[in-house]
Amino acid sequence: MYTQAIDLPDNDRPDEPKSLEAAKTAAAANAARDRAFEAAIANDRKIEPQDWMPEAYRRTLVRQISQHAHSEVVGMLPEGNWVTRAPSLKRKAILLAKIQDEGGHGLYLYSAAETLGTSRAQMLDALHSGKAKYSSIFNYPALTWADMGAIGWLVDGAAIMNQVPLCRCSYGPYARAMIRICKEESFHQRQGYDIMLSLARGTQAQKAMAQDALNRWWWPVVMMFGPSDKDSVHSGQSMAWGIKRITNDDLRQKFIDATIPQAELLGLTVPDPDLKWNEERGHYDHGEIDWSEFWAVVNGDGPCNRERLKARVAAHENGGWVREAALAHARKQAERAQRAAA
Ligand code: FAQ
Repeated sequence: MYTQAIDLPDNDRPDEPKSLEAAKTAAAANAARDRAFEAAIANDRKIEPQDWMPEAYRRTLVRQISQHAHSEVVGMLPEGNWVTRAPSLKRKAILLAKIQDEGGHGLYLYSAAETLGTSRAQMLDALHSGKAKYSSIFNYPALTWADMGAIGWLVDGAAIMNQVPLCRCSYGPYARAMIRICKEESFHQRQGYDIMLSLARGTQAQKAMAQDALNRWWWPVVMMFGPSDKDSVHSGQSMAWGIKRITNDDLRQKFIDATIPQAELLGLTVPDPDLKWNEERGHYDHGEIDWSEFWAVVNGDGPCNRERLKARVAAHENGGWVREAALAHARKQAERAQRAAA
């Protein structure tokens, strides 16, 4: 399987120094190495794959990037179900392009994680065996065409809110992948809103379908930002390292504040009776989030967890012949190049 074959220094387990002098030199080198990392973080300089980094920083990035990549790939499934049922050729072409973009995002992200020494095959094994996480949102069913609108508008909208700050992530390859991803997500969000707008301005039945989609997707989307700050185990360290720039609750608030006027323009009602503008805070107050539902979905008990994993594993197995053919082609090309050079 493809890897970027980068030599990663194993500096967290240096060789036993042979003498006191050597031990002192090694300690000084380690201190300089730690200082260089800390200074890069403090001065907002990017950490690159060749740079020394603490093992915990590397592991945190692999955890987040692989979870993110898996979300993009599993995220193709709810929309994939609607390609053959799109209401017009134009909508079908747009939906296809959007889904292909999500597959591309997965690839950029797997490549970014590979620069940290984890192969795509390892990450996919973890996904397919149920060990790796992907976003809770993709364990909900897409029941009507309006769900294509709600996913683009709300799910991609939430993804952009979360991902724009990741363009400033301290790890270079992740930050750079996010720049292109955010541009594409912005098109996805607009196409979703355009579907919602057509339905909201359509017949009574179409408007009801749009409202029903908003009713079903609103709370799962609000949960997408992760546990509240007091329960977020990783936020503190990830913020200190400049991996995350804004906390889960602050991003959730920004998303709600930006989305309510969009719902009003559609003439749709957000299904939260406690939602109201708080003049003093300059933000919307919102109702209680059902965290028991969130954790059930994260831990494998959502409406579609089993179905999604089964579909993903089947897609991987059915695509085996493509990977074999690509490898055979690459082998032949290498042999030809070798013969030509001889
Ligand atoms: N679902 O301590 P924290 C998209 C886990 S892309 C499942 O707050 P952290 C595009 C978390 O992993 C959507 N698990 O963790 C698209 C951790 O468990 P662990 C994906 C969740 O990492 C649109 C535990 O809870 N985007 O939608 C979720 O600091 C349409 C404790 O949480 C990204 O992944 C969740 N919602 O913050 C595609 C963005 N939330 O790992 C197709 C990058 C939390 O210890 C169609 N990721 N957990 O086992 C992030 O920004 C962060 O990882 C967070 C979580 C904010 C998701």
